Amino acid sequence: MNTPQTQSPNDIASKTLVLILAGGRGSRLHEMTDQRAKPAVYFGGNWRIIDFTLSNCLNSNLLRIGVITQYEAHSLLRHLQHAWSFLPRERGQFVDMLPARQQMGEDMWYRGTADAVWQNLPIMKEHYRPKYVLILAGDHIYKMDYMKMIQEHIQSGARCTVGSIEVKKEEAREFGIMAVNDKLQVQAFVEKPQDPPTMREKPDTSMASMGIYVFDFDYLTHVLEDEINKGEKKDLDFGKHLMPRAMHEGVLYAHPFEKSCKGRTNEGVAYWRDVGTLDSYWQTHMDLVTAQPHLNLFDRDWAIRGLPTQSMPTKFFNDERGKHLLDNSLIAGGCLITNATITESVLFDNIEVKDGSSIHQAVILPDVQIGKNCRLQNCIVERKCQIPDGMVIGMDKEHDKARGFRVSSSGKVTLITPTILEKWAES
Ligand code: ADQ
Ligand code: ADP
Repeated sequence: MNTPQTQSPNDIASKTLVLILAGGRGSRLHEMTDQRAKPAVYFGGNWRIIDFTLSNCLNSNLLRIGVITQYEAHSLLRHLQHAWSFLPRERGQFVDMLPARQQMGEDMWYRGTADAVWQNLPIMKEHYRPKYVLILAGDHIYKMDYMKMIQEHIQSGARCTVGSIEVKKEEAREFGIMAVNDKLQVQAFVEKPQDPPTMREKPDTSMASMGIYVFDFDYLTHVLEDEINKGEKKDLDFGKHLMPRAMHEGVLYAHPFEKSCKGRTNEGVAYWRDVGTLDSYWQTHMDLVTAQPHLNLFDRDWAIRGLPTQSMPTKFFNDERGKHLLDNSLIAGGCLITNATITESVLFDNIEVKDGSSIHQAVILPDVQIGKNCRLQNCIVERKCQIPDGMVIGMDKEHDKARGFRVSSSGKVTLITPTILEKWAES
């Protein structure tokens, strides 16, 4: 059996293909994903969501990457071309784009996550010829050393290893849930159960799949071809079909995220977030602007890379009629801010805030103009919005709803987009 002693990280890296599943819509982000896939949604003042997964790959020295795209992929593909096309192919390093519908003779969309990988098998066999395949999701915020997970996969003798996190029982219905023995061999796996089983030693906690997997390529090929040949499952999916199968065959092991996490909360808990709803998108941003942020974006040893921009410096302009108040905020380049109050907020690049406006616990995407004397609170402002003078957003959610603004399911966060503003102006 191969062991990490006989295979150096460089050996492993050269035999590993990373596939990032980036085709999902992310419909619970509503208008934010009308024109872009969830992995392309802006995040953290400087990035798109997929930059976190891609940066984890780069920092783990895994530099052979395919990104599987489908839904509204244009914005994502433009971003990948601009920000992630720098790897030297002549050294066997690349970020390749694998859009649906490019395969000869199979004129169809990807119907499930495993179907998306199956449709790319011919390319993998012919061009990439990996020994290991690391399958990742393109829509989570976390920092992780994937090399450790692959090393553990090799050492355990697993044919498939699934990344695992602990979640509260009330949240566990959203996940694949598993039970393991003391060797971390998976004994039970059930996708999104109505009544989630809990951990033996922690009755309020379940062990959940992170939706990331290491496979031996020959095993992956075998199970995908076998499932497709049976022809029963049109929506072939990792969580629904492949994980239960690998578990029954006794070759599925769990890799706790704890072991390879590179970013923790102040309490020392491994930080992983699915920013799949307006509430969690907003809350994850708030985690970045607390006095002691939960995820360190300034860690140069595990840097998150995004689009290199050439924006101007940000200018805080005080015309002596008012004073700035700026606290606990992330503000990108190219902003022009006049006599404003900005607290616990994230401002992306190229934002103008005019005289006398105040912004609290807000996430403002690029290219936004905020007029004079506006009050913004508990809100997300989409790219290219022009907020008229005096507008108040997020202070009174019933008033927001009455004006046709999008309010999150918890009632805590308001979303404004150019289309929502247009409709409001017409009414
Ligand atoms: P879900 O959260 O439901 O469950 P899923 O919709 O399967 O995730 O999407 C996983 C990834 O694949 C996402 O990055 C998505 O963008 C992408 N994707 C979805 N459909 C696709 C398609 N047709 N083509 C290409 N890419 C596609 C999964 C697992 C659970 C696990 C959670 C953790 O099934 O077991 O607990 O992830 O978040
Ligand atoms: P994003 O903010 O996600 O980059 P935009 O809001 O700029 O996307 O635009 C939405 C859609 O409009 C994009 O997904 C793309 O289809 C199209 N688009 C925007 N800018 C350009 C451009 N410079 N060239 C081509 N298409 C563009």
